[in-house]
Amino acid sequence: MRTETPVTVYRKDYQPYPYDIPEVALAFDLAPDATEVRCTMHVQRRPGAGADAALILDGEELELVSVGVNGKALPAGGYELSAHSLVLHGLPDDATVEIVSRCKPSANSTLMGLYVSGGNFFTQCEAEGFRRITWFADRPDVMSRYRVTLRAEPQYPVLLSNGNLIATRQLPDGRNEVEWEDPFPKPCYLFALVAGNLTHRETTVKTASGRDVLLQVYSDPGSETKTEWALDSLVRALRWDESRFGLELDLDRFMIVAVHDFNMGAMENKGLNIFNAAYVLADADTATDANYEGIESVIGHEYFHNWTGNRVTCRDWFQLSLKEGLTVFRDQEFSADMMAHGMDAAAAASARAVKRIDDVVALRAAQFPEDAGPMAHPIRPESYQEIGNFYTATVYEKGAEVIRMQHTLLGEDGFRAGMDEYFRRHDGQAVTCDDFVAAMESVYVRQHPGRDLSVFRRWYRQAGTPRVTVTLEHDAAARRCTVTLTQACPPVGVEKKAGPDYVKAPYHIPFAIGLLDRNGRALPLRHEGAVVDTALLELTTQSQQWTFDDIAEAPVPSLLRDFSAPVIVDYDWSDEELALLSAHDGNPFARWEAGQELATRQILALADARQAGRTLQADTAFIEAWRALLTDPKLDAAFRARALALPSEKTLAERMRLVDPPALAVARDFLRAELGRQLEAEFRQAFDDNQTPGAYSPAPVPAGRRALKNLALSHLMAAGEQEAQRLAEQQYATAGNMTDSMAALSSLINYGQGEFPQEALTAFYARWSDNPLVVDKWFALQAAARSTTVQTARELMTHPAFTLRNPNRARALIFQFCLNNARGMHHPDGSGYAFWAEQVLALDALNPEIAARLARALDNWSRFVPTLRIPMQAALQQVRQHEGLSRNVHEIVSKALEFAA
Ligand code: B3K
Ligand code: ZN
Repeated sequence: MRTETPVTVYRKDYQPYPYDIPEVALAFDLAPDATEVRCTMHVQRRPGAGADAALILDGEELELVSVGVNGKALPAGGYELSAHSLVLHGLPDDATVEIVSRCKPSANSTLMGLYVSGGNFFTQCEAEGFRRITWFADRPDVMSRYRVTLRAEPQYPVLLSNGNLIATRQLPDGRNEVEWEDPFPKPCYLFALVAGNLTHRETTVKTASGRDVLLQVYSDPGSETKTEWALDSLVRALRWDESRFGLELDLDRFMIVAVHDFNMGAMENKGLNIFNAAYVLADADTATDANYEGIESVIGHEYFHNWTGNRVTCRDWFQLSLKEGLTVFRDQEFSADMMAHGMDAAAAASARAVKRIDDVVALRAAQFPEDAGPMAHPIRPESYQEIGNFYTATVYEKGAEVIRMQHTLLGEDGFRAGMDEYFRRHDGQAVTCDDFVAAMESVYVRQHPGRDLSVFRRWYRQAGTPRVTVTLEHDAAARRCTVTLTQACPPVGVEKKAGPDYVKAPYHIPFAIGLLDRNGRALPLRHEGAVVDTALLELTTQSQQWTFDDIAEAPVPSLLRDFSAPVIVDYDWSDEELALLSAHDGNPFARWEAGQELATRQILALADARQAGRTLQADTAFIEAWRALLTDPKLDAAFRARALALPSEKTLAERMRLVDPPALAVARDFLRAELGRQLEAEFRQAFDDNQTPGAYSPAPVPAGRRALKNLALSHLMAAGEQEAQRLAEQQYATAGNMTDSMAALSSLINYGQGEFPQEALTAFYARWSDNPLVVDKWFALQAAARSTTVQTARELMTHPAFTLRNPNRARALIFQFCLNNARGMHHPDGSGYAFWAEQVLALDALNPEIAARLARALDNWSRFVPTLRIPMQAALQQVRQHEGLSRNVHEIVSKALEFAA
């Protein structure tokens, strides 16, 4: 098979579809090796479409049985059939088109379209999977009402689709038949079916307007004890959307189904969400605190899509961030509100800051590098070859930041008014990002006469992370402080090919600042007619100044509070100023940030020393700043766990001129051990003080205590103390929950001595071998371990439990190794990169979407030190030259080679 010639799709080329398809009836005769699908569509030529406009339907890997129009079968020459489309000419203005086709779910390893997992049938249609089920207008702006009939053998007793169940019967041949009807028009990417042998847990709740709705969570027989948290999370999500946004569930029934083979986290199909089992199943023995948090967040995310995505959907896939950025923002706020629930004001502020910190850490680790590399794209891309490659951190996480900035600019009430206006204008439509901003702008202009969001809209069309340089001048005589903000954002990725005339314009940046005196006290700021601790500066041109009066001495600035915009701040704080902010800043996010900046400077200095062959030595002032954070009684455990976490290698790499992951890993490890040695007593105290005896609860307070305690354990273990190993062994042996078990095992296999770590690993597998989600953890722990080499990774691949076909398993071993094992992956002999190339190709033959995600591991190759850059480039070239590459992987490796920084 030859690599397909790539076709680039451009946003500017959008054309409406010439037909409406108001109704679709789908009938499935389900069987693993040959499923027959009868698709009957009511097709109407749209007003304005040419009389000769053909009906072009997308289809892939389908076998055509018959085509009929208004009840008459078309002869073989009556339509045009190609590998990707079925074209009908000369249709009347109004017609019934009936297509019968066959597909083979058992052979579908792409997990797009209809496939088999664990003996059951599942679908995944977003973005372009529906075309693997039947020929159809597979684009989000064609919205239809669906009626679905499912017929299957009795071994598949549960037969589900979107909407409401309207009939169920047994057929004379012994099979079961059910009919579902979805009352809401939807694009085909939201279609779903599930058929199989499943158990479920359910509850009925009353919506705000008093309707009873049935909520169900389906999963494998035997796993019904693990779905309580998921169902409770669903109830919380439903309540939250009612109270925060006034949005109610519009169906009588809402189902979640867990599946073990799934490309992503979950999918928001109307009324029938399909979830990766990793985001559904949990109990104290098998799931960690992070798993519980992830489940609540993803269940919220998919549920919130019911309004932001389903009721109002995307006109085309360039608008993906319209639903994803907005829905991520909503799930982040949901999690923050759940974490702060029932706390007093100070504790709630800290809990919300913890959530904000976690989100910003993720953004910096994934999105900032993306925005500085060959795949950089605006949150609303201008072009793509494969849309599956654009479910990115930029579209999702930066997209959420762009929504958050609008929330910041409009305020909570203004944002809510903008959302209400968005639904008033667009309910039931397929719209654009511009439509969303226009709804928000209608409120903003009322709040701020004479201003608008025209500059703000540039966030949607320019890529790259803007850099904001801050200067501060203090005039002692006038008791005045002047703050100057200057922004810059040079072209990145594909923008660099636009030619010298391409000029990027300034962004509208909401920039929150505070000023502290030299004792760390907040200085009151007079800003826009009020006296505040935090001033929101709106930078809308390249450079602007603000003055603050009544400032007696030169202050210490606290910048970009709460990360009010997705930018990089340039300000030359002294280490003493950072230590002051880290100890006293009243804004918990900025306080965390100051400590992270200190740690970043420290680790980068150590990495430099390592590269230059000097002995490594930690700075005393840094250690003291860490001691102060660790022992500050006013800080809760969850916040301290974040404040004391060393910045990730991915974040640090963004700060290196030439990236050298092994040097960073050595520097970071050295510092972890050094902190363990110098703060041994304090860490030991934190370990003892933050035990969580009694029944397990995933609530934020005990989870925060475990996070701090386990961080302490990792430092003590890294320091190599015998006593620490005893604590870890004891914790492993007595842990009453998976968080503590995993933390102890991780410390042991990374830093432990003797036989115990290996024995524990073996016993862990023996105990959990029948639980695939725990086996994933077992692989992941080893894949990322310090001593794991390519050789170890290859050996793990020969384990009977390993398979490339299951995405969770591939992610646990291959992705963990390639993305999170700096030493193994970036070995100077290039063996890590050869392994990567091999696995990308092996995966590509099975599942191009997953292969393309792995392919991205080498995106930023050109910024690495030459010893690594050269073998990385060779591995990329090797993959690109491979015959029969998918469009997905081809786009990624071509862009990596072509648009290298
Ligand atoms: N909307 C889905 C994305 C699935 C796309 C897979 N190619 C998940 C989510 O964002 O909710
Ligand atoms: Zn989503």
